[in-house]
Amino acid sequence: MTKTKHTTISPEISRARDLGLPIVALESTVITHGLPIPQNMELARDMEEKVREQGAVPATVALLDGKIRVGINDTELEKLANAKDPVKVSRRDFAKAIVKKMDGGTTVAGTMLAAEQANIRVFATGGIGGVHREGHMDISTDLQALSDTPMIVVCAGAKSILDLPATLEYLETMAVPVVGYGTDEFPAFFSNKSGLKVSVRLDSPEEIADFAKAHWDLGIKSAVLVTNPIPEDFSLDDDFINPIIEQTSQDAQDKGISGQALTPFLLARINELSNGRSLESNLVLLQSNATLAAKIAKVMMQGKHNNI
Ligand code: PSU
Ligand code: MN
Repeated sequence: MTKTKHTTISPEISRARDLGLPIVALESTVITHGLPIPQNMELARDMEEKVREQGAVPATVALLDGKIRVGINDTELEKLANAKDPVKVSRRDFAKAIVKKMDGGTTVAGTMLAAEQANIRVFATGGIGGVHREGHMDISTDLQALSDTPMIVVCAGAKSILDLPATLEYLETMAVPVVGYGTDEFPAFFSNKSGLKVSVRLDSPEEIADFAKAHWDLGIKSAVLVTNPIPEDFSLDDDFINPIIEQTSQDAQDKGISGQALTPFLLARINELSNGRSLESNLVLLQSNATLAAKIAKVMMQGKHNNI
């Protein structure tokens, strides 16, 4: 087992690293704050399974008893999924969780920090945080992490609960390429459509690995954000989901919900108002992202890419 001061890398992940096997990091705020019990636990297992199906090794990142863990076993996953008052751990929150020996789910930004310490280059999530519509200056640390962590992050775009044009502008300012996997359009999480453009379209895991290599060969330290549209059959129509999103955003403002609590509130409320349809789509896209990330991780371990 490899240990740095606060981070413990599981025996399976240490071994995978030594053997040069492809590894995919997975976040855990989706488990602790993004999905209800018991779907959270089932989803976490399903994502790990999707990664393994492709011949890669999943590394779920989380905080347990104040330790940053890269790769957790099934018992630990269960503990996390049922934790009482887990913390949502973004970069700001690590030290608090460490000194208070807390359990917590790592956000995109939090997971990227731990995954980089473990030399993992590919990470799958659902949706990234971004610039919020409701709060003045509520900008997710995820965007900052994407700007300074060289990693391929696979997501389904970002929800239109966010200010998507502002989020894309921020990513451009921070030198983060936004790749559309098989699409020119930036996907909006539950829906394939946003009316906004990605910065580049790429059509295969090989192209994505080549692209990341070219990006990092330039000495640029930012991430490559890969947006994978939700499979067509599960893409929710704008006419259905947009009014729900508008209503949810209004509810948050009426209730004065802000800061870290905002994203979990919005997610739960959308699930309620859509009678669980958004949850079904959410689960499908998370698994689809895990599969694509594993395919990319495999290519990255081959031939010309294996020194990235
Ligand atoms: N968007 C989703 N589902 C999620 C999140 C975002 O559709 O579960 C989580 C991710 O972990 C993301 C975090 O990193 O919320 C962003 O939170 P904030 O906006 O507070 O930075
Ligand atoms: Mn925020």
